[in-house]
Amino acid sequence: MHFHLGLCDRSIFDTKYSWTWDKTGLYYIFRGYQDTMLLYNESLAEWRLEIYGRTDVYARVNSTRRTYPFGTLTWEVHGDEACQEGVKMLQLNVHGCNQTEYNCDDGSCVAINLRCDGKIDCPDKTDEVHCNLFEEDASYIKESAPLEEDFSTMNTENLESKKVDVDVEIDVLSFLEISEVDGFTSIQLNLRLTW
Ligand SMILES: [Ca+2]
Repeated sequence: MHFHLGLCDRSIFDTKYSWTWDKTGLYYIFRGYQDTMLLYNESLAEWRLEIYGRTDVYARVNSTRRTYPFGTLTWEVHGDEACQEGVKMLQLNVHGCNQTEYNCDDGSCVAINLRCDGKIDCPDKTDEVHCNLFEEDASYIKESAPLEEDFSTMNTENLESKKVDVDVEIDVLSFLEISEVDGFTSIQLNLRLTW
């Protein structure tokens, strides 16, 4: 299984884990494919990410043990020097979702197409938060179709081919006036340009 920790790519902590039972046979522990172990420390009442042979490198989060440390929690990360210096409190999201799933803040997984679909699917409702599907850039002019995004790096020849395709829809609502004598027609219509 994969854990997505939210640490930098160079982090010393593993992202691939297998699971097994702990000594009590009641709880899982998770063994990284290389050097990391995710396990519960009973005396310290915390979940810990530990590196074999490195007491100076670990991450910890307080826990009552009743729940696994999945979802978004604030971890105290020590000695992950490739990502940050010293001790850092970091919001990490530990989950085992695959690429076709959205990971809820509580660590559970739902199908990615349920994200921002207007219905609550995550137990903690987080699939329906921050659903701003489009953030308008301050320079965006809605009346003017933009050029291709990478236009700035292009040769300025053949400008016409660098413009985005615009779909045009016209709904004729009514003919207000038709004057054959004056050669004049007045039409009420809806014009929709999309790109
Ligand atoms: Ca949803």
